[in-house]
Amino acid sequence: STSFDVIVIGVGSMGASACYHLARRGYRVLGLEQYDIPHELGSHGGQSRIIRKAYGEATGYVPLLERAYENWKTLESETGAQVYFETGLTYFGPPGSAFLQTVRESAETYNIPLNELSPEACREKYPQFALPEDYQRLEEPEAGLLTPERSILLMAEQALLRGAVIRSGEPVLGWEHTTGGVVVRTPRETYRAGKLVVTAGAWARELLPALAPQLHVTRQALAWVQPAAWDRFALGTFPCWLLEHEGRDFYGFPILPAGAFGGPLGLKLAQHYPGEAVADPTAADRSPRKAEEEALVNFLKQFLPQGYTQTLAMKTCLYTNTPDGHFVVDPLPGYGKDVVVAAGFSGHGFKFASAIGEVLADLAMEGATDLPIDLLRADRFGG
Ligand code: PYC
Repeated sequence: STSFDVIVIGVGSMGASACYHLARRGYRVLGLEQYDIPHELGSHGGQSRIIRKAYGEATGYVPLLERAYENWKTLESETGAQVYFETGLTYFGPPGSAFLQTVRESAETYNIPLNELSPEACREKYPQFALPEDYQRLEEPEAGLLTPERSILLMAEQALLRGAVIRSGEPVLGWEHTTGGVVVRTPRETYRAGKLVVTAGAWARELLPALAPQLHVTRQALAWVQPAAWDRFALGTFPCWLLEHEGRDFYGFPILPAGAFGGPLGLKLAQHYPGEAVADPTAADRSPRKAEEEALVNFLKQFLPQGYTQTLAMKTCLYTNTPDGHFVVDPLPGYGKDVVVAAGFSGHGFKFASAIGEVLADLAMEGATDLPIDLLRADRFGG
């Protein structure tokens, strides 16, 4: 059939979750993905993503994060597969860091365990890090990592098992709003549905011109390296970490067991902000730059002195940034609630995917959600 209750454009992190939640509710769902599911050209590649609850971006995200944690657990219990690894997360940053201040506020407001470590206690527990003496050292034990490719595969599979139609390698040429809903054209077919959900990541600008001025795509470098002492950085020993230094944010993960999550091999780290602007995500050069590698290696040599002997792999991931760094999750203004969008995940979105799919299913099929998304309105940028 070419007619559905709802079409989801983009089956990456948010789209796979939307397909899963919509199919669970018994709707006839079509998911359209231009590349493979999963793929390495957008924002979900690279093996691991941080999940944390004492949120430094804004305390208002915490209730949504609580739902995201619950929904990741439900995915695990429905599939018998593990996607969340509770490694703990350390936060390091200079005195006066606004981000760390909000981390503390989120923890206090929502009763999230958060430990303050003295320099001595930190050296004892996490001897891998060499930090300026005056830096703040916080630890969130109930945080860790998610495996994005496995999560997306599981959500897409669960959607398929519940009757969703998911087509990969099928780009969308265009969509229109009609009296009965929407029409979506691909090179293969023209599809009709009552509702449209657009979860197109860095490609949202092309599909949603009204939102395009608010969506700025950047390339971000990821590195996998060989540390001097492999065991000291392995899953079970080493935490996930975030470190703010001189206006730049770096983050990293423990080494995941070889073979369990695909490649690359080694200790992963990356720079969160800033990133270089990308005009066209389809044509973007994703080849690693020497300067990107040097920035990461210099960082490692300074802050994780046993963390580097050689670079094993470099990859590029795309962020879609909004002006305030908050996502856009809302019905698209002007389409009578028939078109719902989730975009602008600004480099901190993956952890929310399990909850965003639920929100999108609510917005598309009920016209409203009980989950707190006021922060994420599409009309907040004005004009
Ligand atoms: O959301 O935790 C996060 C994160 C860290 C680096 C990029 N995103």
